[in-house]
Amino acid sequence: MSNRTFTMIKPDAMADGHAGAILDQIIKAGFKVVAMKLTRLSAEKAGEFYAIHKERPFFGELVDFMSSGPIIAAILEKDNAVADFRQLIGATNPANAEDGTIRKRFARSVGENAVHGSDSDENAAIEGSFFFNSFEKVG
Ligand code: 3AN
Repeated sequence: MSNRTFTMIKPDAMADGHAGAILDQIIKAGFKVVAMKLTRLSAEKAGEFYAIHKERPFFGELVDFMSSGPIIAAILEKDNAVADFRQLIGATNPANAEDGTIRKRFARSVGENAVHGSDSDENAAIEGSFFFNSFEKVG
C-alpha cells in the first residue's frame, strides 16, 4: 500500500490566485510535499495525461482547459494519501462538494474544478512519474 498521491493545482485556481491558500490547506491537513513544480501542459501532454477520458464528451474541453495556463504539479505523502486527499478536495462537481473542501472553496465549476487528485495508488504512481523523475522526488 503506497502512501503517496499526485495532485495538480489547475489553471482556474492558478488564475484566480488560490495556489497559496490551496497549498496551505493541503499542508495543514498533514500532507508532506515530496515533489513540486510550476509548469504548463501542452495540449498534446494534457491529452496524454487524460487519455483515459478520451471517449468522454468533455475530453476536448478538458484538454483545452488544462493547457490554458500554468499549473502546479506535486507528489504528496501521508498515511492513506489517496483516499484522504480525495476527501480533502471534495466531489468532482463543486456544487456537490462538502463545505470546507478545496473544490467547494475554490473551484469554478465541474470542468474547472481547481485541483486534481489521483483516484488509486496505481494511478498516483503513474501520474507522479508523468511529471517527475527520480531526482525530483525528495525523501
Ligand atoms: P475527478 O477529477 O474528481 O477524479 P473525473 O476523473 O471523473 O473526476 O474527471 C476528470 C476531470 O475531468 C475532472 N477533474 C474535470 O476537470 C473534468 N470533468 C469531469 N466531469 C466533467 C463534466 N461533466 N464536464 C466537464 N469536465 C468534466
